[in-house]
Amino acid sequence: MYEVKPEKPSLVIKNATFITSAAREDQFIRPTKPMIAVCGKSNVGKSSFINMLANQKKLAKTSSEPGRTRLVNYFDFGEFILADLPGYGFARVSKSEKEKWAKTLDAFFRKKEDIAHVFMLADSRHDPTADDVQMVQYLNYHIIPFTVTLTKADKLSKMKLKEHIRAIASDLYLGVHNLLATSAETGYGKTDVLNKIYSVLQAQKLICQADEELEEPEEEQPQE
Ligand SMILES: Nc1nc2c(ncn2[C@@H]2O[C@H](COP(=O)(O)OP(=O)(O)OP(=O)(O)O)[C@@H](O)[C@H]2O)c(=O)[nH]1
Ligand SMILES: [Mg+2]
Repeated sequence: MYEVKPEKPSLVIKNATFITSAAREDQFIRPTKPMIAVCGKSNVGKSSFINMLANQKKLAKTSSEPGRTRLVNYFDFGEFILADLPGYGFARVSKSEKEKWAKTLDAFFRKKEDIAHVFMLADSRHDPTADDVQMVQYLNYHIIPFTVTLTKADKLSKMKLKEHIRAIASDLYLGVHNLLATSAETGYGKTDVLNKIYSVLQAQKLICQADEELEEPEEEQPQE
């Protein structure tokens, strides 16, 4: 077997910084560049995923205690904004708190014109939860572009990972090519994610150009 050299990503993240946190809709920022959101159940690895992309260990706070990120945390990644969303499906919180999180998430996704893409994270080791299935249905229903991204791939053998990708894709009614697998521990899949972001940013640029062209005043027609 010949060795496949790891590909260089088309996007390089140089210096990602924290912008702000929002607890409520009125604190959401109005992004001035494309915004990419990261969502997924509590403890799936959202903050670790963001740190992997940023090449930093502590940009987004990680915790082995689920339900840690209760706010929308915004980060400046240079060419785009990244939003770390509160995790859903955490059993050990009160009903009223769950409702509050659901409201925050719903309010966030309702401003869909602000969202260029969503990375919906799911655990590569387990079947998707009912919440994961609901999240995919929600994104599909609201026509918000997303990529299901499996986390913690380092915990599975290559064979098992392949098997799980197939099973999870099928449970979520997606093709296997709509899924990416990653590991924040080893950096596996990071290039695929950066390449996906690059193509999202390229597409956004084309949309902006087209919008600008449409806004240009029409040339005056000569009077007959
Ligand atoms: N082995 C392994 N562990 C991971 C990986 N990603 C995250 N973890 C661990 O999983 C736990 C949760 O990670 P977080 O990044 O805090 O998860 P989160 O989704 O941000 O959690 P909440 O903010 O609480 O919803 C931590 O103990 C991480 O070290 C991974 O790719 N591989
Ligand atoms: Mg988190």
